[in-house]
Amino acid sequence: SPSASPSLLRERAAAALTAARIRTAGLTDAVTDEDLTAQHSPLMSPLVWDLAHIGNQEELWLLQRVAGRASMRPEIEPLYDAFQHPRAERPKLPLLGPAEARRYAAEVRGRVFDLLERTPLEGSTLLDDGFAFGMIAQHEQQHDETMLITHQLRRGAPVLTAPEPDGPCEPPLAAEVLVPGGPFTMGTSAEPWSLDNERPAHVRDTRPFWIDTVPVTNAAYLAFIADGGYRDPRWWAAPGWEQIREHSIEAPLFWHREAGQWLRRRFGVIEPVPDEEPVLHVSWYEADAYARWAGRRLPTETEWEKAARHDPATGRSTRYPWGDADPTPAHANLGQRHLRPARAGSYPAGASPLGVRQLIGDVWEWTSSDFLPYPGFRAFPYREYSEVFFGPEHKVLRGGSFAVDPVACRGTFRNWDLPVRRQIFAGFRTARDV
Ligand code: AVJ
Ligand code: FE
Repeated sequence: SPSASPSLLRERAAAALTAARIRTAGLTDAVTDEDLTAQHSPLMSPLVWDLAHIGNQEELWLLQRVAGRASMRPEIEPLYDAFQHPRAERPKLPLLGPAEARRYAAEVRGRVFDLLERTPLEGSTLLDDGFAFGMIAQHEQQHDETMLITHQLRRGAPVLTAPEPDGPCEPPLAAEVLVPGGPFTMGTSAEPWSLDNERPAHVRDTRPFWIDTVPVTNAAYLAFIADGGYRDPRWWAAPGWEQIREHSIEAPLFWHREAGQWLRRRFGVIEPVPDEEPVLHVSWYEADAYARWAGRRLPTETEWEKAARHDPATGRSTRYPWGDADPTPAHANLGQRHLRPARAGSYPAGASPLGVRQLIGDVWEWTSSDFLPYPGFRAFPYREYSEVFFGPEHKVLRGGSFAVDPVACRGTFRNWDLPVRRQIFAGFRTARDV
């Protein structure tokens, strides 16, 4: 049953779609047509592919599936099916050019707004609570984060700007927080725009454990580097050791050493690595190795969610660490408001009841867990969103980065990637048994 009035649902869906498109425009209007069609990294699509793919997914789900319309451009659909063409091959495809891609996405959007005014937002699982519209807004925001990663990989003069994070910050805090053992509710059956892999709500038990109050900082990570962490196979899972040897990796991606100082490239700017910021651009293997060196381990996905959502006073799981209220700029560093994580100790208003900080926003956090379905999982609305990725080859990331929009981030949200990946906006925190 719908959780809000039809007019409120319509307003919410329209606002989410509009916010996503404003962000997409910012990311794609900032660069030349040449930059839009270039391959900035074999790991990424050309930006112009993301742009037309955003429009095509919107057409497929809202105009074709929901409204029952015929395809506007059947000949382009195979080009924008992520499963038919791996990212590295996409620059060679006969893609729509920048102007054409923009026009196509805008035309779809115009028709979608007409549809949104006329469609009842109930009567099917796709329409209830405006889910299909919310799913498409989240999809566009996810690709906006993907495009921001492409911007980070791009060489050349900076084109993006944003204010520095400047909220309250109170380090040092107690290094770790004790999370009591016992049951808590993981996942959700209530969040109207939650995606299939977050469902259903179910009870899980944990032992008591300690978890870092804040994500691991550059200063802490530098101690691992200085201690020879990248040269000592004791800390590394075998495939991770192989990766760092083969590619001569000795620091997070985008870092280099100059005259005894660690510098990094961030959206085209070279700057000293800031000590107090959560470490970014490490693989799961680097996170796992750091934790082992520190005499600790990565938290499981279950532990992460318990630290983020369990309120010991009520026994309830909240939507976010700070409660059930939607995120505001005081709670978390989300939505590309800044082009970096905030210092560890920021966002006191975003703390969990137990006092864990910065679980939402700043950096995606690697967990020790494989990406697996919850008991009772049902693929919805398509197997290719989550189900085909379940298994031991993908590790779960939680919490969202500074590049995640609030519409695509909550205490139950699950992201996943290969453990070798370093270009994503990922860091981590550590845990230990009691
Ligand atoms: C959930 C971020 C892993 O980008 O591959 C976008 C999201 N799915 N289009 C991805 C997604 C289809 C997905 N991740
Ligand atoms: Fe997609």
